[in-house]
Amino acid sequence: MSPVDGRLPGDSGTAVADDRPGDDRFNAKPFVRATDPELAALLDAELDRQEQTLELIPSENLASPAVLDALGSWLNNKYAEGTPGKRYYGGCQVVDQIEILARDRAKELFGAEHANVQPHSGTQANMAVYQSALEPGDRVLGMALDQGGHLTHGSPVSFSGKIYHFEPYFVSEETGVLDMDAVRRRALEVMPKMIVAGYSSYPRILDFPAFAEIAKEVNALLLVDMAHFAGLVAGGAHPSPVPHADFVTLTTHKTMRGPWGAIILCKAQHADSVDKSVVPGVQGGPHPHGMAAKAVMLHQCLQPEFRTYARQVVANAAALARGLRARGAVLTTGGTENHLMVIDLRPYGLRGRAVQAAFDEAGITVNANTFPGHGGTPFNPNGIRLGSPSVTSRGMQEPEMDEIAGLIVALLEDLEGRATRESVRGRSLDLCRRFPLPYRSAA
Ligand code: DSN
Repeated sequence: MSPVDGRLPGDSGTAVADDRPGDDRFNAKPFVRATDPELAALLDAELDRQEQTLELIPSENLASPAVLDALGSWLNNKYAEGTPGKRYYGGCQVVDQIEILARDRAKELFGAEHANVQPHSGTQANMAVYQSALEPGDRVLGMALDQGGHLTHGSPVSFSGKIYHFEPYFVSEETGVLDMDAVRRRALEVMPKMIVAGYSSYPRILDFPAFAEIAKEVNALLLVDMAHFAGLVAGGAHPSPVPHADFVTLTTHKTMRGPWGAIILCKAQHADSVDKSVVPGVQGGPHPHGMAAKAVMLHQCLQPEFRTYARQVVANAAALARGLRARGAVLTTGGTENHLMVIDLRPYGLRGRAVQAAFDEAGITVNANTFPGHGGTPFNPNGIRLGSPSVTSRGMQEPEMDEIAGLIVALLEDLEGRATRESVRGRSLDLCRRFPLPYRSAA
């Protein structure tokens, strides 16, 4: 991001012209302010919180002013159930063009044969893929939640675990890293109809060719859920699963830096069943404003600046991991190859909930997270998950990552210390002020 003009990399237009000459940061709410002061005050409060905290939750990021502009538009007013040229509603001429634009950009960005840009979230995207290819009770092999996977990869509390027969594969107990020979053995035991590769808290690059080979050997379909690392793939900072998988799902609000939502990519032979599975299978009307914002995001991801951003996300995560390890922190798998990492809290004698709350007070947002063999509970695990996407969007680089590593370890070593907490709060606030957000309140 350029802190000077408030744009994010790839956002080539002027952000918004309004009542403050020379200030083109995004001003979300002059009309809300005029209509609903109570809600406007809450928007201000959340902007203050975002401005004044270091956001290290790896699934969060900053959408550009251009993305927010498209999202907050009159496209919100349109129903468009169906797909371009095959709608259940009249008046879809323009929405058709918007959806086609977004689909074409997604195909171009990822080199995919087909794209569906309608899913409202990663969960809906995975649900639609399962429904397009599986029958209830079919066997699926996925990474369980406590191994780094996601709720929709077969958790018993999710529709995925209730409708389909998921079996887990495991990371190595010694290293925390996936052993593809072990995954292959599990696949031969389970003989699944589908294999799901993907994670929400695994800090390593997945071996997509090996997953594809295993899927072929057991005659299974391969779904790669790249919700977390899609932006790194888009920016050329991570290998792409697209050539290897039958289906790829991604969310648009994480490393892609777009609006809340998701996209499904698939081989041409699955296009029809995926489209029908999204609507009417698991969703009603798509969100035209969301699809337009996804189109803007995809345009930004196609710009050279986004490649710089994606590389910096990975470099920043590596610098943060280095800084943490140099100060004695233990990271699962020993480090990171992507945008995220998990700190083992056991050496500090701490649990995730207390750490998350103390960090909140010190102006650093993280989330408590399980990791394999940790011994904690899902609600109070023994790890915290950190990531670099959002602070990288603010313009921070390796020196700031090292500074943040120092703040994190200082807090972990003295979680209850009032003076430490206050000192960290002061230094996190100073970093936030040096790297402002591209938004502003109207006040
Ligand atoms: N809840 C998201 C995350 O934080 O990783 C995944 O859906």
